[in-house]
Amino acid sequence: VVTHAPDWHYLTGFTGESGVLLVAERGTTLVTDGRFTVQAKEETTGVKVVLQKGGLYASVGETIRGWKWKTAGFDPTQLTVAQFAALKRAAGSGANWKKVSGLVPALRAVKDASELEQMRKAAVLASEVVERAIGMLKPGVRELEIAAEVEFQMRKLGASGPAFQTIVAFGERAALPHARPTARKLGKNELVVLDLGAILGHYCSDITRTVYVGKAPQRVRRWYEAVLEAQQAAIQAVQDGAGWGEVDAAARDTLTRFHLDRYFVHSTGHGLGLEVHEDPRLARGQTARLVPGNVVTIEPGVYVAGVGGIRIEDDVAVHRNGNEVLTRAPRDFIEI
Ligand SMILES: [Mn+2]
Repeated sequence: VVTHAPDWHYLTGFTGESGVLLVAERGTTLVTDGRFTVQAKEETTGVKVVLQKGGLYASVGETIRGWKWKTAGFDPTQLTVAQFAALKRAAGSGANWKKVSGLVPALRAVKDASELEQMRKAAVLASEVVERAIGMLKPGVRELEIAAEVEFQMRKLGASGPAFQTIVAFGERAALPHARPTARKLGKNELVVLDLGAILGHYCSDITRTVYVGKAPQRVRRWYEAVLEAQQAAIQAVQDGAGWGEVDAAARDTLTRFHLDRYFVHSTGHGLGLEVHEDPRLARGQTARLVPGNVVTIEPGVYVAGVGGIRIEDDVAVHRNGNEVLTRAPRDFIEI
């Protein structure tokens, strides 16, 4: 019982907003509502499309009851308590519910050639947008204006929209890893963090650049140098067979050498695909290993509360021999 939209999208090609996919020995069935039945038939092959009657989860449960399923697997991370209750109630006592996490995400984590081609295009598009955004930075401009321009430029270049809410953070706000854009104006002698991603052909990209408006003090230059070195070490570690946690350690160990590790407050990266955050998770303690076809972000940072922050992020694909950086914007330290 596949309830997560990116999961059934991946398995069937159906891009509608609502539905549940039932994958069984007897065949594959998509239950959806009247807004999407025509679309579902157009977008899928070999999938039986069933119009839901009443609520989605009650309707799916009744289908399962009708088929006399004995065992139904579901991903407990992709269903609310209320949805699961409705499903169970309608399916009746004949079905046993088995929690199975990560089955479809594991398939999605390995991109085939056509997915990689799409992700390359999404990454190049985001790289172009970040360069245009850097070109618009001047004292007096507001974070919200830059964020609006970023999303406008993305769509002009063919993206269906941003992959997540664009981050534009000036000055001390750059110390917040996920700062939301505000009406704050850019001053002189301030750091600027731009973190944006585009969705192109359903696939996400994610890129961050940090620049300095004015003449950067020595300690800011040193932070930048450390983050760039940490990023290069982690990109180097993105190889077939490398542990997810080992890639994180490559970045973290570099920042430790610079005595900046305590300012690196998040993990090194995440998988990218139909969703902007998916497997693999490049974090401390993760023991799974990279395989060819994985696409991950590498985004170490340092964040000094009240002062500012620096993050550099690129998208990297794992190949059988080596890796491929999909994003294209220069990483040299830029002073405007
Ligand atoms: Mn990211």
